[in-house]
Amino acid sequence: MKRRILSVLKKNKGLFISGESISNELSISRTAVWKHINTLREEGYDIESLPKKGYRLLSSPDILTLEEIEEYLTTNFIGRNIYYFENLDSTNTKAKEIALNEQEGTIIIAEEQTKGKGRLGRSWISPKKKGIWMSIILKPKLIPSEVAKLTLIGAVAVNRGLEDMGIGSYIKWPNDILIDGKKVCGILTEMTCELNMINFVVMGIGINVNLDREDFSEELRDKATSIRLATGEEVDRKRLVGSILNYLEELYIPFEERGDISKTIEICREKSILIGREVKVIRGDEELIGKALAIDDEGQLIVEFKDGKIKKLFSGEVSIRGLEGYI
Ligand code: BTX
Repeated sequence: MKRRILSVLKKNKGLFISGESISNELSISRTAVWKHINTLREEGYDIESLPKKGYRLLSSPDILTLEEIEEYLTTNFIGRNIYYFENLDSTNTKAKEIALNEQEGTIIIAEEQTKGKGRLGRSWISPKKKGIWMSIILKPKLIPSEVAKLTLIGAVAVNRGLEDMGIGSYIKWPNDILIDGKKVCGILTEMTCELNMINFVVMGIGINVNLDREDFSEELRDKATSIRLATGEEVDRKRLVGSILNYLEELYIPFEERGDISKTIEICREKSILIGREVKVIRGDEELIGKALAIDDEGQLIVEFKDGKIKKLFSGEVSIRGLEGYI
């Protein structure tokens, strides 16, 4: 009910609407309206109330709930069900716990993660309200080996979403987004499958939106950045989430339905930070130096190694030769 009251207030944003009209529209008592309004105020909604005039929504809090994001969504199913948490260990962990019983496109968002996860057991810094820490549950009818391509779809969706906000970024194949050569977003795609059938995929996306320098450890300051640090601008997190989810669905549907990933690959190539550069490829204990030549139609990175051998990488760990070593 609280949600429905909020939606009435949002429809009339900036205008007064009487308690009586709300109570008639939603068939609840005026006392109930008043109670829900108070709960909304506790959540940070600035709602003015004046005798004889009623209620007026002045502003909404900076929170990533469905009610706040949905006005930016044009999707059919991605993001139409959002579980919102102030605090979680990891949105990927939570998403994996509930994924089997949830519809495709369901999202877990937390304002803060205490055990945010990167790849290979690494950790991901996720301070409160400063980023977008979210996981999307997908249930594609694909064979497990195709799942690596979903990470590329996620990376392109983030790149496009940033672009919509006037922010240029590059894709570091396969799962990072960089601004000014520093990591601003990482993607962790996990799946559960049986034999050759995927039960579900969880795509975790972490974006550093308004982090300050002090939010990163000494060691990370040269390698990581936030949108605010890079552009000097405060970004509207809700709009950015909406935009990313819209692109995600747009790119996901043709891939899931017909295996068509051409648009994603085109943008991965166009926005690749790796192509043409000297890279270090890390595979277990082995580190090999080579040159990134291209991304093929299957989303694999083609690398020419120092010994002249050309190989296609399906997924993996690649760092770029920077001014001082590899980043
Ligand atoms: P990755 O393994 O490629 O990157 C992890 C590495 O990046 C860390 O070892 C550290 O060096 C660096 N790092 C840690 N935190 C940050 C940060 N905030 N910004 C930039 N660099 C950082 C990348 O893994 C995948 C990250 C996915 C994060 C999302 S958040 C929502 C979802 N839930 C969850 O637990 N993980 C995903």
